[in-house]
Amino acid sequence: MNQKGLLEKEVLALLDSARMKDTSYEKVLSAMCTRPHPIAVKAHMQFIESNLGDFGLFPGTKELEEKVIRIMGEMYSDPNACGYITTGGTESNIQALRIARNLDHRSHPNVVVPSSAHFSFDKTADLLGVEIRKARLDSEFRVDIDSVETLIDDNTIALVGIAGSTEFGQIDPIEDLADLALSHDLFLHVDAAFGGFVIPFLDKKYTFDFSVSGVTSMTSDPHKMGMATIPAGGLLFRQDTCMRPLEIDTPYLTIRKQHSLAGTRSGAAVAGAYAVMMHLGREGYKKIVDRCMKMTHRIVQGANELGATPLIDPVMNIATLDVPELDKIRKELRAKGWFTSVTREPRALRLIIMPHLGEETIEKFISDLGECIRKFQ
Ligand code: 0PR
Repeated sequence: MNQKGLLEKEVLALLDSARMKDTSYEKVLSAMCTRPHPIAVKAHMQFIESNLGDFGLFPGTKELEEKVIRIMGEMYSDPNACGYITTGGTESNIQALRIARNLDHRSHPNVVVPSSAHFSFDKTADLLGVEIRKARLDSEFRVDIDSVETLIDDNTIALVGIAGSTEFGQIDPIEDLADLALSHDLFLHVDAAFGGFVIPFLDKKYTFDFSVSGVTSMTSDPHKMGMATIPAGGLLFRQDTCMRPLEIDTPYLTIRKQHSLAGTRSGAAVAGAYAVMMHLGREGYKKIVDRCMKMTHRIVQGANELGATPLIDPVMNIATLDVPELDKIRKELRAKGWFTSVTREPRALRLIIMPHLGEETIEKFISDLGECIRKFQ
């Protein structure tokens, strides 16, 4: 640190030059986050000093958090669900499985997850000392229920289903997983970190939430398709499953107990999430999802015409395309300014069609993809 501080304008110039190096979202087809809605940004700034780690000082923000959980509970068929706003999907997944582990007292616990599960479950395994068993996927990249069943044994404490998988945007058969969970008396966590703000607004209806009686907990992130500011993840538990197994005594705070993983935590992101949910309402989110799905179908149609076939018909706003010379094409696309990503198994071009994209950008992408494909034919 400098001995003497800089003038504000000098600091702002330093910030500007750092910001210039950041990517603006225009040509990003690899991100699961997007530009937050302007009202979320306003709310975030209004609550910038609020700390929900000591919410006795911030009862107004705490009320907003309770309202957000209620809104999300209603979205997921349990208006009385409990939970809190986490730092994101990773914290939510860790905390859900921490509850499962704390409720159970097996010495070598294991959790069965689909092999499509996000890497946050590997972090969870390491932190909690829980073995993660990965179940096979079917030909459409949903978890194979027989494979899940064969992995369950006396030390299994929980099952995980994904509603909107990171790589394919696929939805696991949550009802079948719930049947297994109920018959083996297991905790079932649904990771809808990405899908939580997409699936309820799709034309096709999927059953993936607390309407399924075996579902114990859910992750759904306002800071992904919820258009909220970072860090806003959502962790919800069915009404009758409380968060008591996470509670810690907090002797020197204005509150007596805390259940979050983070101590000091952002009230600003909670206010942002509340503001955008109140402002958009179901209609607003439906419009956003409709628009993203329209662009996704257009990309798939355009790619098909170029001979790049999708691995599955997109379920949500993620397209996975089988392109020849994948690495070369991605490099070429990168040279044209595009950020893309890949799936692991099978390897394919993975495109996430987020709200920051527009129809013109999609047309430009299809035409650039065509040029790249032709170059390596
Ligand atoms: N569960 C699922 C299904 C996810 O897709 C993700 C994140 C998580 C959990 C973890 O969420 P947090 O990152 O909020 O802890 N999936 C993306 C990933 O890590 C997130 C992402 C966001 C990727 C922005 C790129 C990006 O630019 O791959």
